[in-house]
Amino acid sequence: MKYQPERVSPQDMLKRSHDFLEKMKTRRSVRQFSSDDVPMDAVINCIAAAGTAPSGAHKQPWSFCLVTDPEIRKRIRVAAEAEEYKNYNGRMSQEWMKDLEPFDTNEIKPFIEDAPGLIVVFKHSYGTGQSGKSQNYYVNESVGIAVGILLTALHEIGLVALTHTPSPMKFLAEILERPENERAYLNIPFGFPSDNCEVPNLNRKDINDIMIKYS
Ligand code: IYR
Repeated sequence: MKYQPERVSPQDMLKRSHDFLEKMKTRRSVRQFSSDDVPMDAVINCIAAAGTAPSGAHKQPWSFCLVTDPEIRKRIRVAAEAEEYKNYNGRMSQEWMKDLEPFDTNEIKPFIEDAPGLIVVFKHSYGTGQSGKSQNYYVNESVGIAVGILLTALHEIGLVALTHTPSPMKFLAEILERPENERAYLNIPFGFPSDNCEVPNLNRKDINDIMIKYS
């Protein structure tokens, strides 16, 4: 099938890339959410955008659980906090705990209930169909790219999010009753920031520290 996307002029490319970069620089991971409702149809469009990601052999090995039910979110919070309690009280190394100090994190995870919703992302370790198990390829890479698009889309519509990594995450598949081939990948609370929301004062690496040119 023929494919001819718009050809952008070099000047427009520079302008668009600059504008996009400036916009992306304002994205931050947020841990304090307002409970204000968000337009869920807009969030669903962001999930659909994530579903446009490239994937190994186009297997699209992902599911996005959009969880707004307060009872389910409460169960997720209780289970996440039980695991995190063990992480913060012995499972994480001293170096890890020290690295997390600027983020002021601990085992208490109010954002799971405060945010108006969660997108719990699952990767499909293998496919399931009428003919039984099938292979998926580059599953972590594929789902990682999809999540990148999801976070970009949420930022684009003015929402904030957190890539929450409760560990281990098995409880998410149990609570959300996912099939055996699905493994929890990330929990993404989203919404608006609370009025008193704060984020750490972080620096991003300079372009010359992340890019190595071979010309
Ligand atoms: N999963 C824990 C710990 C944690 C780990 C990293 I790496 C972070 O960037 C942030 C937190 C938690 O969610 O608190």
